[in-house]
Amino acid sequence: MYQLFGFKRSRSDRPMWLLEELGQPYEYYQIDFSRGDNRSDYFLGINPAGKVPALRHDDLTLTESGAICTYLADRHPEAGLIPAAGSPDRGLNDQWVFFALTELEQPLWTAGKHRFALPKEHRIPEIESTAHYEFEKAAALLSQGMGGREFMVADRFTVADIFITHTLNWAVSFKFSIDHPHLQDYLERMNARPARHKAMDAPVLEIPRPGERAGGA
Ligand SMILES: N[C@@H](CCC(=O)N[C@@H](CS)C(=O)NCC(=O)O)C(=O)O
Repeated sequence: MYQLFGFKRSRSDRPMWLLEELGQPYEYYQIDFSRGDNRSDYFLGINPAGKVPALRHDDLTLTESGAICTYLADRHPEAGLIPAAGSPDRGLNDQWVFFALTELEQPLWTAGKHRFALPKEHRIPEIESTAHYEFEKAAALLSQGMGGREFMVADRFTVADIFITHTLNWAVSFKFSIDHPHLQDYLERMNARPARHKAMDAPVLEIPRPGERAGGA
């Protein structure tokens, strides 16, 4: 059984959505930041960075949303959510996953760090306009790369669509403009997928807290 550690409306929505698309059973443990779960000894033993998502499967613990989703999709090739390793379509899938992680999400994360995540003395509010400038360039490239196609790669839904959709939703929630041809329509189509809604409504388990008896995790 896969065990996913995450916090809803964070990067952990990516592997959760994928697990629902794959139709694989999993346990979802909520790492509640407001309760300090991410700094607990229990969770730091799983991911010393204190970040979500993290995945446990048998003896393996994986962090990094890109690695987790690639691992999961590769393990279930029959679901057709990731092209075969070494194929041209796999190259394109990986290109868009890396684009989401390194080009599209970075300006958003820069804004997030300087809006609320960094200690106050390290925040530079003026960086916000640079983040918008950089995001705008990435969004224009994405729109151009997407063209009028229904999905990012070939003619089917892949892991790349999860990363691009999740990151565009993040942009919308941060009030970054995605006013480019194709992007709004694409987002509406992807957001309507039933597996995404199932992931958002998935039941949540709690990690053991100090003084509580350890559960199944
Ligand atoms: N590169 C990592 C980033 C993980 C990350 O920064 N997750 C955020 C939530 S979206 C987090 O756990 N932040 C808590 C912290 O920075 O202490 C990934 O894609 O999985």
